[in-house]
Amino acid sequence: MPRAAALALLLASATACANDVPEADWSRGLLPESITTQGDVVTNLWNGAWIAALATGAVVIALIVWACIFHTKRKAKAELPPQVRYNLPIEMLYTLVPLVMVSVFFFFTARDSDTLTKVSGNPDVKVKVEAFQWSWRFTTTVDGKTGKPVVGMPVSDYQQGPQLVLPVNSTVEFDLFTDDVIHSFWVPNMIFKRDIIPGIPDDNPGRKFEIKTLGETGVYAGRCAELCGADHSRMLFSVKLVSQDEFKSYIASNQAGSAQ
Ligand SMILES: [Cu+2]
Repeated sequence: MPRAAALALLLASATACANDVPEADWSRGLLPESITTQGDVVTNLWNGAWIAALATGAVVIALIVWACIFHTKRKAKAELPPQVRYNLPIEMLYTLVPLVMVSVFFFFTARDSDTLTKVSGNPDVKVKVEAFQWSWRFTTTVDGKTGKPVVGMPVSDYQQGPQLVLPVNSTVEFDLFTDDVIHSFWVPNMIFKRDIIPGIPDDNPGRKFEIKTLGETGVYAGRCAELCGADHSRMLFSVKLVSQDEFKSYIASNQAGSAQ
């Protein structure tokens, strides 16, 4: 009998797991799959930086191995090997190659961080994110109409946390606000997170960021990424990407009965 009870419990928990909000998949050792165009920009920068770093590493290791094999002092000799101090071409090479490498990294990083922080001012959806100890309040505005806020409380399961519903193939502007301590808004599948700092005025560009969602629907895990107190680890939420039609009916029901 206890065995049957245990089996029933196992089955019940297995079913519960099937409904869970999936955690971002880091299993390939790469970034999780991106759900925004901005996430793709970060992924490309990340992969490009790794390729450049690995190529640099390969060249450096090859040079070290070459020097070890072909320039080892085999016999005890009194004289020094040829010295390269004040060799202008080699000194120039030492200076110019790193300079070019750093400039290339700087160029791509600056270009992409520019793209990532750009806010158009006329997004399809605006979301006010209010972080508090220890959950989130999401208020969505579409076509100038603001819906009822979705408010959460500390939970140990994404499924029970507040859920932010967003449409696919749309631009979404986030406005991040808190009035207690520093939090950080993080949806791993957006490949982006930003700290939410108390006391930052409305018009500070650091409070806002914009994304363009891709076409894939689904539910994605989100969390606070800044240790913000006792229940920080329970500051979980989820983002649900739905079709544009589904989003319209969600918004219609969400706005029914709200003040505006
Ligand atoms: Cu927090």
